[in-house]
Amino acid sequence: MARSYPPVSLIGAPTDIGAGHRGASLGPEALRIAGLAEALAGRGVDVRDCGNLAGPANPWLPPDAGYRHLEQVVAWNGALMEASLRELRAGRMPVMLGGDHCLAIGSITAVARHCRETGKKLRVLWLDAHADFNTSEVTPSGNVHGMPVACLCGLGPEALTRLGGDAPALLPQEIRQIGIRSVDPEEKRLVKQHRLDIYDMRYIDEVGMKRVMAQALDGVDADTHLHVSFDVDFLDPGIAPGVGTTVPGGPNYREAQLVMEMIADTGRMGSLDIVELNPVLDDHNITAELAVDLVESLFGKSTLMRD
Ligand code: 6HN
Ligand code: MN
Ligand code: MN
Ligand code: MN
Repeated sequence: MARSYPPVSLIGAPTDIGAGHRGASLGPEALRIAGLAEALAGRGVDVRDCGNLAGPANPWLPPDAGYRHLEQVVAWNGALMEASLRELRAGRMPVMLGGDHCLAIGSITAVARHCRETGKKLRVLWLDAHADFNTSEVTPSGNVHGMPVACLCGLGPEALTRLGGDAPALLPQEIRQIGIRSVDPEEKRLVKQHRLDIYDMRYIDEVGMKRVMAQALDGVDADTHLHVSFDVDFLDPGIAPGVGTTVPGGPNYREAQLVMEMIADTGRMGSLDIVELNPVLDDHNITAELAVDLVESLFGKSTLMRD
């Protein structure tokens, strides 16, 4: 049976303010050029492109007290949180076109607020090579795109942890991280201390992606809002070179498809981030096209006519 999806609102967040390489600011346009809106419309989804948010330019300064560009990161995330919350309250599914992964602070804070308003349970699937659980004390780079999960869990500057008023926005038990293969030494200590549920590549190798996804989605039911935070560096760099922080040994094309198909099968995805795509480092937009292909699978496209 064909599944129907809620109407989608694409929200462009063209900034690389939290990253260590310039270029993720071009991500929204690369996703548009790769045909994201047309692909979703072709699947029968009602899509509205809200255009790009505005925010401060990237001053490209060194870290200050453990953070690069904190003031600008706060401004972009505030704008994104407002825009995402507006779409959620209108009954639409916000799809954030990043931009670097610091933007997940804004998008997920909005989703967490919406879940509190509507009494829904929240489950965040964090698809990434990295755990993004650094703090200003332990970060090796000062780049805030390495810190969003920590901030959402209440570890970080008040301007980010209290973006939505209450802190923390999220409990570690509400998150499942998949594809992880690069965690900094002190970050490792923090994820253990906070008991993050991490399905790393070693575990994926050992038990297989099907079982990993079944475990990560366990407990998702009709009362669950599923948020997918898709960092494109989740994918193996052999198929997805257009990201700033490549880590070898990621999921291959079939494994990535299975992840998306199993999420689609739940019918519970209520919001999505597509982040860290860096067109400056890409090869003829192939990484953007791959991201669009995988997002189509998130919206139920499968090889056979199962839908
Ligand atoms: N991302 N752990 C490294 C850092 O600088 O904190 C890399 C973070 C990458 C973040 O890809 O979203
Ligand atoms: Mn809703
Ligand atoms: Mn990330
Ligand atoms: Mn990453």
